[in-house]
Amino acid sequence: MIKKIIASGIIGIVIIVALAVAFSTDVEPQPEPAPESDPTYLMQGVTQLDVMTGGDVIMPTKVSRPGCEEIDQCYIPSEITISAGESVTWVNEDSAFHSVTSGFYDAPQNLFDSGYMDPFESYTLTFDESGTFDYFCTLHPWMEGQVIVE
Ligand SMILES: [Cu+2]
Repeated sequence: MIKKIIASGIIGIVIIVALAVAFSTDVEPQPEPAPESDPTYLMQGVTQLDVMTGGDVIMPTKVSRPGCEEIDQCYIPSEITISAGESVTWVNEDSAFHSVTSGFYDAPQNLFDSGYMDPFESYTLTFDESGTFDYFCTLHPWMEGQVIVE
């Protein structure tokens, strides 16, 4: 009985190794994908996949459900003031996807868009010109924030 189990285990491993070798030899090296550039958005930010906490603005937990807008805490802080040439880093500290997208849900501005940010992904954007920049989350329209550049 035990010998049978060991034998079938060994056969299983041999099959897995054989498949792995077969597939690994079939895979041809893929060319590097072209760097993403979206001409739709005028300002290009940098999205970091590294796990991090403590950005300038965070998306806290549970903001994927409505309610945070009532206390103005969908992004914390929901309003941040910087000087021209400075950057803002957002960190998604929630367990759901979120985005930082310019404009409002009903009226996107096509200035910048982080795309979907995974939990603990960060997005950094440099503001070279002064002005007031509204943004929202494409997945949760009640999430709204503002960057004021002086
Ligand atoms: Cu969101």
